[in-house]
Amino acid sequence: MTRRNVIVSASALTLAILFSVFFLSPVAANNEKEAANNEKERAIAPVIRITPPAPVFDDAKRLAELAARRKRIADAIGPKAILVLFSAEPRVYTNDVDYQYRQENNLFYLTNLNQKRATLVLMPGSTQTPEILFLPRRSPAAETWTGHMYSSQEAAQLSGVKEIWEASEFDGFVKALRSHESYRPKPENILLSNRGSSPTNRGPQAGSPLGVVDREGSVVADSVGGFGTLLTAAANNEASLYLLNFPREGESREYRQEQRFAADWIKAPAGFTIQNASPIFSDMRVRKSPMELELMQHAIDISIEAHERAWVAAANARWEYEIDSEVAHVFRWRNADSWGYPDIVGCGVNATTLHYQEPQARCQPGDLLLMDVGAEYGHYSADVTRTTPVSGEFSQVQADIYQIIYDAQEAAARAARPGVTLQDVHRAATEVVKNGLLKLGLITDVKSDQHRIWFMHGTGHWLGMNVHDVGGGTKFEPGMTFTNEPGIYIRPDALDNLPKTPENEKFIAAVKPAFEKYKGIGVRIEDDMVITPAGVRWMTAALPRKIQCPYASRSKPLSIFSGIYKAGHHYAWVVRPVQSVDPVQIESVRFTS
Ligand SMILES: [Mn+2]
Repeated sequence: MTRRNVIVSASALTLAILFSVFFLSPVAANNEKEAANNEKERAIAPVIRITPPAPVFDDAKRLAELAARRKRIADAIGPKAILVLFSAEPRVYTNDVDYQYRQENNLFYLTNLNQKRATLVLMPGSTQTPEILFLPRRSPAAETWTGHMYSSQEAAQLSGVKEIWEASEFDGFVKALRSHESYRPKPENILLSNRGSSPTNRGPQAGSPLGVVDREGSVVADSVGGFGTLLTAAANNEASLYLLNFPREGESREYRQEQRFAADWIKAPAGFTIQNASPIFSDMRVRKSPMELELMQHAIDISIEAHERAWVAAANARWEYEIDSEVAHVFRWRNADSWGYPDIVGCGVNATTLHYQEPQARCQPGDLLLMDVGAEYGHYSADVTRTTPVSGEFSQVQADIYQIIYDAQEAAARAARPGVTLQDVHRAATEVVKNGLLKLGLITDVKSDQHRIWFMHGTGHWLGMNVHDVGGGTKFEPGMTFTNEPGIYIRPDALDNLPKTPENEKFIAAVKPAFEKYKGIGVRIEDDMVITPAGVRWMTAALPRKIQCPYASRSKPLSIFSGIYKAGHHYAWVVRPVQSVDPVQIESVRFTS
C-alpha cells in the first residue's frame, strides 16, 4: 500500500552528494555476504510456497516482554504522571452491526488484550497500584450473543497485569483523582488484586483508599494506598496526564475517545498537565523485537501464499474479484486476523489507481495485474505488491516499465542500512526511476520534478501494527521494518490534467510519443524489509519478483501456463504449479481467549 509522498524533491546538489556517498560507501563490501544470502533466499522454489506454521511463544517470555514494555513507558512518563489507554471503540457498520473489532495498537502492545471497553492505567509513582486494568465484568447475556469475554484470571494471564477492577469503577476513580481524594472501589468490583483484596481472597485491605492529600498538599494514608507521589505532584501543579494523540486540531480519525476525555479534563485540570503519549510509543514501536518480527514474518508468509495462489487463479479468471477471492480465501484459511488494509487487485489500466479497491473489472489476456495485498496476523501487517502479466507474458513495453521499478527497488535496498533514513532510500529509488523515465522518453529533465507525474508516492514507509506505521524521521537501526515500493503509473488522463501552461505544453509535446506507447501501464513492486547490521533482509524474499525468460529457466513444462507460451515473446512471469492444495496444520497463536 502506498503512502502519500511527503518528501520534497531534492536539489541537484544534494543528489550529487548522495550519489557519491552511495558509490563510495564502505558498507557496500560488508553487504556482499548479506546480498548473497538474499539472492539464495530469492531463488525460485519449484512449487507454491505453503505458509509455514504460525510462531509459538513461550508464555513466560511473552509476559516478560509485555512487562518490559510497560516498564519502559512507566520510566518515560515518570512517577508524577498517569497514563490512560482506552480500548478502541467499536465501529458501526450499519444499525446494530459493527465492523470486525480491532484493539487499539498501543493498548494491545502493552497487554495483548482484545477486550472491548478495557482501559489500562499506569501510575509509576504508586507503590501499590502502578498498573490497573479496568475490565468489563463477564456477562452471560453478552456472551450468549457475541461470545467469550475475559475473566479477570484470563486477562491477567494474557497481559500480566495483576490489579484488575471492574470497568464501571473507572469514572469514580478519575473523579477522585481530579479531586485529590481517596478512592475506594466497591470490594466486589476488585476483580483481581495482588494486594490481597480480590473477592476470593479478601484481606483486611479490601477496598483500600488510594491515598488522601490534606490541605497542605502532603499525603496521608500513603502507606495504605501507595498513591502519594502522584497526588502530591497534582497538589503542587506538577502532575501529568498522558493520553494518545494529544493535542490535535480537528476531530481525530482514530482517537476521539481520548479527545473527549482531554476536553473534559482541561475544564478542571486539577494540577495535571495533559501530555502526548504517542511519541513515547512511536519511539518504542519503530524498533521491533524478535517476537514482533516473527509475527510480522507470519503475516508476510500468509500474504506470499495469497499472492501465489491468486496468480494461479488469474490464469483462468475473467474478473478481478475472482482473483481477489483467492486472496481472501488464503487469509482466512491461514487464520490471519484480517487484511492489514483492503486488497488492491487491479487489471490493465486499473493498476494505475494507487488504492484501487473495487475489483469489478474484466481481466483481459495481455493485461498486467497489480495486486497489493497484505495479511494481518497477531496485530502486525504485511504489505506486499506484485505486478504480473495475466497471461504469463510481459509485452516489451510492459517489461520496459517493470524493469525500471525492479532496478529502483534494488537501488533502494542497497541504500538501506543503519544510520540512513526512509528519505535516503526514496532518493536512491527516485534516481533510478528518473533515469529510466528519461530513457523511455516519459520525462525530459531529470533535475526537475517531472517524474512525479508518473511516480507520485514515497518509496516506502514504516511497517508494523499499522500498515503505515509509527516512526517518523527516525534513522534506521537493526530491527526496524519498512516497505520498499517504487511504482510507475502511466495514467491515461495524466497529461490532460496538467495545468495549461506554456511549459507544460512543451513538456506534453515532447513526451507524447512515449506516453502513447506506455499509457495505461501501472507497475508497483513492494517488498517488506528489516534493517540488519549490514544492510537489509528481504522479509518477502520467497515471493518471486524477477522477470524470467521462460525458455532459459524452464527445465520442465509449467502446469499452469503450458500452452499459453508462444514463440517470439520476450519476457514471462514464471508461475509455479501447485504441489498440494491440502491445508497444512497451522498452529495458531491467538492472544484472545
Ligand atoms: Mn505500502
